Amino acid sequence: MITNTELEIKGNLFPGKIISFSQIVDKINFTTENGVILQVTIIRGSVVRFRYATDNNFEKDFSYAISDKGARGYSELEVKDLEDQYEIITKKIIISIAKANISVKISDREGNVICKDDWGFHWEQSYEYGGNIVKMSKSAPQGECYYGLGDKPMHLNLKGKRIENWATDQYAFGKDQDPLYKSVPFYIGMYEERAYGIFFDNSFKTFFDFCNERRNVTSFWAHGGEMNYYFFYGPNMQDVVTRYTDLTGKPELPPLWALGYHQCKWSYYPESKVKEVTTKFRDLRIPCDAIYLDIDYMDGFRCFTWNKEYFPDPKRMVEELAEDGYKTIVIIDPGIKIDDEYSVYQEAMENDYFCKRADGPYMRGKVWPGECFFPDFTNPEVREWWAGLFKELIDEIGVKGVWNDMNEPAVMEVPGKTFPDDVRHNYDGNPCSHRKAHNIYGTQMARATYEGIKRFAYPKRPFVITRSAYSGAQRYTSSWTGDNVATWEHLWIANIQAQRMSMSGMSFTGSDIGGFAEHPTGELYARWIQLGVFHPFCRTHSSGDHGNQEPWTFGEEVIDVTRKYVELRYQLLPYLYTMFWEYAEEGIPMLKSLVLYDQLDPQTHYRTDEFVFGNQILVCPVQEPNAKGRRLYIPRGNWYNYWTREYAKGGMEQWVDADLDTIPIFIKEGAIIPKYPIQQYVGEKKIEELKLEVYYKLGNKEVSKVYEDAQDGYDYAKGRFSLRSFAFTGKENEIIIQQHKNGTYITEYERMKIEFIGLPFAVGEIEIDNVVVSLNDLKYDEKNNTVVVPKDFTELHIVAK
Ligand code: MIG
Repeated sequence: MITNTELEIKGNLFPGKIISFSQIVDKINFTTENGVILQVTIIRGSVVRFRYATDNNFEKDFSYAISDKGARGYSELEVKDLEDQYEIITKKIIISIAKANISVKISDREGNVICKDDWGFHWEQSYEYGGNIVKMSKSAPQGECYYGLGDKPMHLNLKGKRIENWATDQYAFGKDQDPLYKSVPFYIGMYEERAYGIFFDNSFKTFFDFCNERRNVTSFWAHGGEMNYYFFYGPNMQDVVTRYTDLTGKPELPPLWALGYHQCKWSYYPESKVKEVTTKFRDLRIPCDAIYLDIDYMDGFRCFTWNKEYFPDPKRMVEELAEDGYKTIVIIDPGIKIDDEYSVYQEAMENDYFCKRADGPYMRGKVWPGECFFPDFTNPEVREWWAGLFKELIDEIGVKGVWNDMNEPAVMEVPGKTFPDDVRHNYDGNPCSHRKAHNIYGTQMARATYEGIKRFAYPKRPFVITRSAYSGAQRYTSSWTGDNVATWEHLWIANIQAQRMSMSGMSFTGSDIGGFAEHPTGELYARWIQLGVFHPFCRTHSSGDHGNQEPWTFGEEVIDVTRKYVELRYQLLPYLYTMFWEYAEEGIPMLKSLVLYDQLDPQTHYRTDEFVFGNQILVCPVQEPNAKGRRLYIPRGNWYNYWTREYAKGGMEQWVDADLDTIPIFIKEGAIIPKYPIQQYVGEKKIEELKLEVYYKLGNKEVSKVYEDAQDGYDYAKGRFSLRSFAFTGKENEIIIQQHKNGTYITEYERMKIEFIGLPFAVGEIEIDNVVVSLNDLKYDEKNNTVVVPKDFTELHIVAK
């Protein structure tokens, strides 16, 4: 166990002076007199890998996190052999490596120091396990800020914190509790408004210290493996995140319905209960796309079986639900019941697919089914087998998505709540103990699940949701934040966690709306749904122990609030889908914490509550009971209050009214926000018209995009998508909207309804593609300030009277 004073412990070893240097294309090795090798790999001008060996000996290079689709290739670089140091110069940064002790300093091309070693790499040998406890320390100038690291339920800015990454089932976790379910060893540092990132790609238990132990030092270390980290230069924080996401992989587009509203509970059973819930949503006109079956749908919690008493004919039920617009999603846990009569168990035994202890016995642990064995998802053959198990669920029964829980992996009633350290794993041909495989186990399970659904759902798109994750999991799965609690503090936590996951490359995340443990008041539920509809994944879930958590259990007022916000989410689907497309294409985080949105404004560096949904919608939840509004910070620029349409100047804190049916939302001026009509589920209606809400801005062009496609399937990869870019230009007596179209997908609708908001003049004349069209023909509605135009215009001029 590493203690608070670990850096002071004697027994730390340090690299000596450099005795040789070699370069093979973009890999540069520095060897020290005491057998340390630093290998620097220039991946891109602003992405560099640092890898350290001791005893002149690197491990086999293998990582589950790194995507083979990321941008690679030859990067320009120059190496200089100077008196006291080597300098590696890339297009974006200068890396200096001291000859005396291989300490590293990274500067931008103007010479500003971005990040430099304090003690740099050092290590302790581990007699107990072999290998090293590898450590890195960097100097932390005063004023440096830190962000990222996945699901940590603490202040967005991590300065002053010590963090541990060890995936853990933390039922009813609390604020500042650490570690939780996920392990994303990636952080963003920012000093003097220049941001950089560090991804410590080491799957052992890792620690990060942000000026907690020593005021001027940040450090990170691991209980085994290599000191192996990637450095990302910004200076723009969003670019740091996109580069990290490019390296660790981007998701595919989910089916559009997965961005709808989901309803869950532990558990909905029997079938009549499921139907009662789904029918009630339709009766109350609250849109909903997905219904979840938790562990009780199974026969004795055996994965891939059904309890035939509760669900006599799953195929028929799933079909009937589908007719009503519902996609059925079922839970699948990793624990396989020890039961000679159970085919999944038999197959795994026959093929030797279960994890074993160091000396040969199976890894036996108690979970929901009772005593279980656990597949070794780090074995590619096991993943292949696991994927095949989904045939019946997906292909025959018609289930549309799978929910992977307990994959930290969680074990009941044992110390540490997980496997013991000595459990063996294949680790894709790099056999190792659980110490190394623990943090990636959940991701490999989700990966195998994803492969299975994709195989059997094809040509439809798969949907997976996981509780545990390591960096790179975003390639396969969405996630939720685990077993939270129905308290106001947890609403604050949910807001932070969703933002933090977004800046950690895993945007497709949400919390259990209303809280999993305990029971929310109607007011808390209403405030939570208002926030939840602005999270990329939007699902109500609860343990069911303390009463029901469907919107109607809280009375009329909360039903109305829920309907209003879920309807808003469905209207904003084209906006949300476009956000997802930007994330899938470029790795752009879907939620932008204020600091990520405007890092040049120091006011944003310690803000937690406000965030930008996509690029143009500012959201700030009300997180206290009995509130009639709240103070919040509007980032620089000009905005419109979405509800009152009043103009709001940014760059200052202000009070905003927000009764129970209102969450403060602001739209950036110049934005064009696309909306679909309200539907009860995705695909319920033919979309007759795309609505565009145009928020007037005087001056420079503002660009808004709308991405659309068939909403499922892979035709989009063949160019069958529709990407509309709108450029808005506002003058005192005229506005111009230019449209540029890409892709071959023909949208269902033929026309667009445009609403002008904040227009400083009355509309006199409208020109479409240089032809004046009568306001009558455009169904000009003076009261609502709307016109209807053909969808494929290239240029609109709206001129004052
Ligand atoms: O030990 O499947 O986080 O969402 O409802 C509890 C039952 C197991 C924990 C999950 C929760 C789920 C519950 N599971």
